Amino acid sequence: MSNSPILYSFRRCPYAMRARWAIWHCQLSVEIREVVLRDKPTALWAVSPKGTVPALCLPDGQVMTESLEIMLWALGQDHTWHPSDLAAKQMALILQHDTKFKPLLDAYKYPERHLALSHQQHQENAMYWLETNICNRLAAHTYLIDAEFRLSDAAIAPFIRQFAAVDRAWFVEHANPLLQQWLARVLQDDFFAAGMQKYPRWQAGDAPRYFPAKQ
Ligand SMILES: N[C@@H](CCC(=O)N[C@@H](CS)C(=O)NCC(=O)O)C(=O)O
Repeated sequence: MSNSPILYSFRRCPYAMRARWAIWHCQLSVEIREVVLRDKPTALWAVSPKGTVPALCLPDGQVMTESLEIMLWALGQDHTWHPSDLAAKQMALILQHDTKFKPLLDAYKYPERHLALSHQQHQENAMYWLETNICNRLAAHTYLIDAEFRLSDAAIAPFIRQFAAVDRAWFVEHANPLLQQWLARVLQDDFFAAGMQKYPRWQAGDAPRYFPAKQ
């Protein structure tokens, strides 16, 4: 039995990226179990009735199935970190992003499931949200909250990365340059190289694999 926390993850899931970013940023180590979403292991269902990733299981039996909860847990392991007004501001922005922008992103990514509007209208809706909630901030400072790369940048960028990838040529030509520059800056963070390594699909009985990989 491993004494490490266990993280059920899926490499390309933006919520799982957030969780891995926080674990990596706080220099923690977890046993990682890479899952295939269309064929989830029984062990994931056993800990997460929603069947979503990321899911983090602590050695004391506590389970977290929300990416933000996992980020806060990771930050909380650093005893110099304390919840603050700054953290509260960031949480509010991340929650606003998750509840307002994520549905717009999904409609833009999968227009065939959202036929009431055209692909272009979905694109405009998502871009309007970004203009009024993200670009306005970037006009005032380099990152979302101030001049520093913070939790909220790491939590939101994986979704904007998906937005940019839907129609990259359009994004490069039309998206606000402040948004493009911010995304490029955030994606240059070491995490997006170190934290995106590939793990084989986990199966019950496998020897533990660790994130970040042990040297
Ligand atoms: N609110 C959750 C959302 C997690 C989520 O929806 N993850 C997706 C993958 S990106 C998932 O596991 N979906 C289940 C599925 O596709 O079956 C969080 O913040 O962790």
